[in-house]
Amino acid sequence: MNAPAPRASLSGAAEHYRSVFISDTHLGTRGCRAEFLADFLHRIGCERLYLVGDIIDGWRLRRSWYWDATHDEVLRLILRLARNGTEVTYIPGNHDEMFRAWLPLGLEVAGIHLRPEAVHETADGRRLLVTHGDAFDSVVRYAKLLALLGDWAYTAALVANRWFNAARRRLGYPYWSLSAWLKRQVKGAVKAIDRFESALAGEARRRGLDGVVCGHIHHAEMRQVDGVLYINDGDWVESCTALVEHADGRLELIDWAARNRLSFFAPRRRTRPQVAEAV
Ligand SMILES: [Mn+2]
Repeated sequence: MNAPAPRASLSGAAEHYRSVFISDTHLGTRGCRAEFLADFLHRIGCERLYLVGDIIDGWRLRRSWYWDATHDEVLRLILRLARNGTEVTYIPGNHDEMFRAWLPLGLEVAGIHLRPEAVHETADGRRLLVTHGDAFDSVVRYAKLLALLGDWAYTAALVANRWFNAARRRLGYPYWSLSAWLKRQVKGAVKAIDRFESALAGEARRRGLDGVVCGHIHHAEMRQVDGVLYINDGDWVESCTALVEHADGRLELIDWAARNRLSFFAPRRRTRPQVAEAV
């Protein structure tokens, strides 16, 4: 397979990390920010890459399937990392659970190791459970909703609420507060995320580990939960986040879109930066 053609990077040279963790990329759906992900993978090097579930969206595969050149490029870049010596571990999630059927075989394809979960040891000796997190779904009901409701979505909802109630008034219906309803939902969502975080931290503690790295709820986070380090590496749909480990074991959450001032309103199909500027 040919290496992807070189393309202009937005800034600077490749950054090298000891380990990189990404999840919830949902390749195969329109929601996947494949162009940002390809840009990220293009500009990093790492000794270990953990794919922490929901990488390829198999649920959607059965219904509507979306794939374009940027999705191809993401796969090519992952394979290229594996070929160049990065130890790639693929831990399936609930959207790519079709791969779970292969787990008993201890499958390794093109240098990518398929595992149900992993224990990662950082350079400074901390041991972290790496798992997608959907096994703890029973404690989460509203988590997805919070992820959907970013600040801007909430603001937009308030505007929509004014129009909505203006229409209701004209039709003779009483006022109904969308914003109050959303607030109640978000409160529920915050509680659900708390439960998810406690459940995962609890699992790490039970196993005598120092922390956990997971994904699933599309909500990047790094904090101590009951004496255990809880890290969620986020997603590449609603945000573009990754967890990186520096050479000395320091862990950092990276918001790739914010760091590179990438606009979520940019065209979905990738245009090279120089082309985008010319348009
Ligand atoms: Mn998931």
